[in-house]
Amino acid sequence: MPSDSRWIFYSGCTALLVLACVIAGCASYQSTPATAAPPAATSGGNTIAIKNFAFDPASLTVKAGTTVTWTNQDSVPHIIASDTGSPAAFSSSSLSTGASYSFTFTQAGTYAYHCTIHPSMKGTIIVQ
Ligand SMILES: [Cu+2]
Repeated sequence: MPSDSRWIFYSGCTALLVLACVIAGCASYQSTPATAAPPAATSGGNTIAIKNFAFDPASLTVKAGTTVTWTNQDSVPHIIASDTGSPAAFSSSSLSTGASYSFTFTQAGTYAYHCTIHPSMKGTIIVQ
């Protein structure tokens, strides 16, 4: 009987659709707690700590238009300056303990920078 087999086919499809919706519903439920974490990560994603004579993180990837802020957590002053050849030049004044410097990266590219007081301190900002 063709009509019977057709009915079984349609009801089977409906059952699959319902099942798919239930699974999708479950998946979106489970992803809700996971989405709570990224905002915390992005809020700290544009900041670089200067501590123990190093940039933390040493390499940071941001989108064009992002303002990156460095904060000196060391007991000695540091001066941030872009390396020669970076897509745009930037340099801070002498940052004492607790002082911050911000620069907005509008142009995509790889920006290497260093501390002019301690040339061994190196960092990279990758702007996409
Ligand atoms: Cu330094």
